[in-house]
Amino acid sequence: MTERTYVAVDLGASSGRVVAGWLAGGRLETEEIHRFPNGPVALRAGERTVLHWDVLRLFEGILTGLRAAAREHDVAGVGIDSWAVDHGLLDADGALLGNPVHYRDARTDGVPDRVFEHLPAPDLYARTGLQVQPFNTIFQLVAAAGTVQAATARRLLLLPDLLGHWLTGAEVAEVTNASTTGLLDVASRTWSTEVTDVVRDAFGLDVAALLPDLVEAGSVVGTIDPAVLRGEVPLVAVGSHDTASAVAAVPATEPDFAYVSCGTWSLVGLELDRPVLSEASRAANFTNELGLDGTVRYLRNVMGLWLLQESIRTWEESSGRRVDLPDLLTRAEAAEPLRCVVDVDDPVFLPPGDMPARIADLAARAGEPVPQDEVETVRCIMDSLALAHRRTVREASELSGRDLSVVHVVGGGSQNALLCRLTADATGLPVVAGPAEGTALGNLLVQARALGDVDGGLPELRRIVAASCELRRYEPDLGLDWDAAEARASGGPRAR
Ligand code: ADP
Ligand code: LRH
Repeated sequence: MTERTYVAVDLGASSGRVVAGWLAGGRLETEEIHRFPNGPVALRAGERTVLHWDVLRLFEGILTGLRAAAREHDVAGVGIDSWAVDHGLLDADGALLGNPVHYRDARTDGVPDRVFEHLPAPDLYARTGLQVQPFNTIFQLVAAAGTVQAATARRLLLLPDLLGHWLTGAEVAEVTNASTTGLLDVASRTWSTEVTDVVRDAFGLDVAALLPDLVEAGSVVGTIDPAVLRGEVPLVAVGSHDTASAVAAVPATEPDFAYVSCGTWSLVGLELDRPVLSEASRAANFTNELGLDGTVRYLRNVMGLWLLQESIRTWEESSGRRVDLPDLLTRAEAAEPLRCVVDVDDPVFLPPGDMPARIADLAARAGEPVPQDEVETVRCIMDSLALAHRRTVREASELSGRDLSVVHVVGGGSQNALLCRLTADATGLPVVAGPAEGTALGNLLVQARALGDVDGGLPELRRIVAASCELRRYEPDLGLDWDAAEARASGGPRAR
């Protein structure tokens, strides 16, 4: 039995995990208590098939993890983070109105342009600082306007806040995640009445009435139901947007770093102390999400390892055999570099489906040699992702006027040596890889600080992370011709 153990609930799009952590000799020691799969579930709804999250199964996974943690540890606090933008709607009795819809569902197709007719994209960006992604909460709500659920809803809770509500009864919105909704004013860190008024007046949905009070990360929001954890265990609002927790745990020792939070998505950018709201930034579709301690996460979403996850799912489903990822990556490392590159940010890759076929189709249309097998497809994904990391790091640096000396790769993708090596070569900067579970570490450290076990700002949290894990360094030494590859890749940022 250890003392003052914190428990991080970290829900990723590919898996959920419950991680225990405690401080010992200036280091954070961790133990993965429970891991459970996650993914979209397609359900018929009238004429359409709608992608959902299985939120009750996720809640069950959390309960299993919390109870297992309490059997082994003296739990001092719990924090929850998950992917952004998605939410549950509650009725006047507090009951959940339907399973939360997955951000990859097609219901938001064409919705951003409908919103821009009433609130032009530059005006929305000036207020929220948010990149245009079809799945931003504002667009999901406009897509839902007029449905029975939207008409019946009395409360909207983002996913970590919804799960926290089921554990404590509290109804709040933690700010880092609220900043991904498109409803938050980036300057004042409060809900934007200008934006919610437009949604009400143009689409008949009184969003402001649904939104709970905001809390900053580090606040105690409630006490965990004693039927789950005995002993008045506080639920701490952490950076409940997984990317906020991941960036808080980037083990940087100098300020001039870029990061790639590399999992289902690659979130590529910089940490700033104020937003960049220029027209060039908007046109490049960079986002200003809110981070810990008043920081801004200035970044762009790159499609990420989703392409690999969905390719593996496609191959496994069609062949009935398990794909061995480390073996596949080793073989891809030996394949011809930069033979085929595609624009990984093409919207064709957003919905679930047969990624190898979509990659082949895009390559053929761009005049690139089409990958012939699994190894060539994986090599194409890795080369193309590295190219997108390069493009995004460079643009972030230019648009913010910040020079960079290193790229930190955190998240599950930090274990992908091929991708890290290619990212170093493509960006021309050393890559420091790890920790793989950065999000859970950021979650744990914010709890420890809120409850008095850590004293200091983000540099202190980062020092602890750096002292607590093994990091790998990759130098830009492959000598590949990324300029030529960039010229071949079909895309670039999607400006509005
Ligand atoms: P999310 O939080 O979005 O669910 P993670 O940060 O857990 O994502 O990262 C998941 C990804 O990490 C997987 O899709 C896989 O590509 C990569 N990954 C996990 N383990 C390994 C490994 N041992 N070697 C290489 N890549 C790995
Ligand atoms: C990563 C993430 C990302 C969002 C996306 C919806 O898990 O939170 O920051 O853009 O999911």
